[in-house]
Amino acid sequence: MSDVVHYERVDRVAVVTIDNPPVNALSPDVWNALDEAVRRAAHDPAVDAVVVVGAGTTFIAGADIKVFATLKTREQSLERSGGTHALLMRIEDCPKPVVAAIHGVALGGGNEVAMSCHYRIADRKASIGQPEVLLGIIPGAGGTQRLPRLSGADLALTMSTDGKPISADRAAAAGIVDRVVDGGLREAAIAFAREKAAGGGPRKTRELRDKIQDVAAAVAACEKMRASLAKTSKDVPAPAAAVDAIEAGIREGFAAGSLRERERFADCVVSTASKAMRHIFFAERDAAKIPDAPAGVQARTIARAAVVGAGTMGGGIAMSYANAGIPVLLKEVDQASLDRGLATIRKNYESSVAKGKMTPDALLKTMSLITPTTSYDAFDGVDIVVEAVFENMDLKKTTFAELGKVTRPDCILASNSSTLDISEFARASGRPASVLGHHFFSPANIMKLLEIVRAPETSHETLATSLKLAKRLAKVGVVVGNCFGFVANRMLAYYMREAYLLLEEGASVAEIDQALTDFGMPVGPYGMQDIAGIDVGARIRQYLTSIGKTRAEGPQSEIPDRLFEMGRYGQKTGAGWYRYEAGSRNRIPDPLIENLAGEAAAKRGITRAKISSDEIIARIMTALANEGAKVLQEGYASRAGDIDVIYCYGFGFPRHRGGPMFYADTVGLATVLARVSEYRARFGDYWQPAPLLERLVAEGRGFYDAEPQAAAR
Ligand code: T1G
Repeated sequence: MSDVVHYERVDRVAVVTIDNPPVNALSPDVWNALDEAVRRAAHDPAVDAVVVVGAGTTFIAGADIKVFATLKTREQSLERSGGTHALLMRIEDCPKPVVAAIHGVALGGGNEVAMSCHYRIADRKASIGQPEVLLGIIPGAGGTQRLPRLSGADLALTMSTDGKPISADRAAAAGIVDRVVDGGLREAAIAFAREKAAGGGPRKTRELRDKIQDVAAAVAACEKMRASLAKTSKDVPAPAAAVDAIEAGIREGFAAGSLRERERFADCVVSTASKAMRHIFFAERDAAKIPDAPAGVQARTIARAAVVGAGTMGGGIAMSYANAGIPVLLKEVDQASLDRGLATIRKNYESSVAKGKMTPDALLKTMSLITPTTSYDAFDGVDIVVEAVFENMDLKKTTFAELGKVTRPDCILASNSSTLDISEFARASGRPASVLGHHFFSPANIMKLLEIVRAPETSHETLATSLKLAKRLAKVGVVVGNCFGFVANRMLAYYMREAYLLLEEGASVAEIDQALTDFGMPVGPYGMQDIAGIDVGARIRQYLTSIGKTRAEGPQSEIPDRLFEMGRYGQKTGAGWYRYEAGSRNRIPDPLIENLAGEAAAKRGITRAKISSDEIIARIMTALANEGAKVLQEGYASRAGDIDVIYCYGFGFPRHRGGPMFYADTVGLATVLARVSEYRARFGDYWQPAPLLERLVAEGRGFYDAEPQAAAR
């Protein structure tokens, strides 16, 4: 048959196996070979039915996403989708019953292949979904037409617009799947196919209408979804495009709906938003690969952990381990601090129970994995310790010196420091090969990014074990180098510098935050600082001043420190850059900030003036890209994609913009460099263009056709 699709006869059933590791993605070869296999079965006198199954761990994880980069025009996309639609109609028109046997995942094109089969049987652990919108596209192989005919409009709209998979049981309850089994899927599928060959025969999904009979209700559901999407995803056209295609099929029938789907898919696949989201999909997976890792490095499995410090970060980190089912010791200097930390953890879990995201049993089970302690007694039994004590160099060095004594030689010693030199801790521990940074982002039990900070002596085994652990903690691990602030906070310092200077030059706190949220950030720089705490930044600045450093070159705004001196730390003190009513998180602009900005401007001899949101975005994004280029050329990040993944998962940078480096490429590096030169002339020499940026512009290249990767040092 072919390397990627196998054909065998079992009891007069043709078993067609998709075999394209690792996830049986539907590459052009797979599509063609599947088409050929079903045609063969249709004409094979020795078979009465067909089973389509996936080899390995899964059914089909969708179309091969890499192929979309080859679709440069709508026309190319329309031509390709025309072929795919015809192919799936041929499967559906097979005169013998075709059964899809689903294990692992049936996602995107995978579920569309399954729905083009006449029946679907699934393993109970399988999941089914249409995640295309997470890539900025829509179901493009008939999913917007066949899914509503199986599940009804409501579920089809939800699945096609939120992209979340559903369980096999839920799919069965909705009519997407006909049967669910607990193991023995292949045999059950063959028996099911024989059953249908004996009675029932083919059933074409495209001819089903009972679930969308009530057109008015279905159309109303589309309207309702469109209205809510207008609020929630105005920046990404894909979800609304999926609704258009679903509605067209319900109103005008399968053929018209299919054409609408192909048209809307073509609009999306060539869009910058989709290119950006597909970029992040692959960048996230590339981030898990260390360019200079020698072959055969073994990643160890972490069975037991410990966290030192039960403050906001320590508590959240302990929750991440417990949520992953890993027993974790939580140590504090005294019982009172420990009790406070545990109370916060319990409160967090109780609010998850209250929101129905966790059962009371799960709360008890998860909390039981966290063992509070005020001593190092059991530390010789853990595989990793995460240090999350106060951000103070001496305190951390003392802690690492102790940890070096009380833990096993192969125990990983990780620091949650967000800025400090990991090498200092490594030296203090006496075994630098096992020391690195595990920089979690607040709230640590929620934020998905784990910045894995590699010090010069950190071993490859320690790095590989950390990347494997990150996946287990449901985090996205990115390995970066050990410079001040690592990658995330180093670049953030330039983001904040421009935010402060724009305030002094005339933009208000609310205008700057609005410009960034309109751009797609979940919160602006000032709202973010009020959440994280103005005191955190102030203490880091104090430490830097003590070692004669600043976070970013250029004028240092005094306003943040004045707020700190006033005790305005943000939400936690009821006032920071904004004021907050008691118990409320609504940001109330405070004229005091305008006064402080006026004073600072006067002190710097500048006249405040209105600043457009375009200027605000240009200044901030240029600062990020320029510093990102320096991080890359200095080797503190292996790939531009790592920086984009860090910003998307660490700060909620909009995925439809692809991260600061991808965004810079969409703006054009020549424009970015021109802006750096313009700002240098307007504001001062602290705007130094990154040599990498200058070189790429000179070579007419972008960040994404930079030199081959170099390992982060
Ligand atoms: N196409 C190409 N490569 C894919 C792929 C895909 N659909 N899915 C995974 N890979 C690669 C991935 O890059 C990685 O490669 C390896 O497989 C393992 O993936 C017509 C238009 C299935 C849940 O959006 O969500 O169908 O890094 O590390 O954690 O309407 O992969 O090893 O070289 O993620 O076990 C819709 C995407 C496509 C699902 C497995 N489908 N995949 O997770 O492994 S659009 C999706 C996933 C579509 C149709 C439309 C996950 C997974 P490498 P991994 P995992």
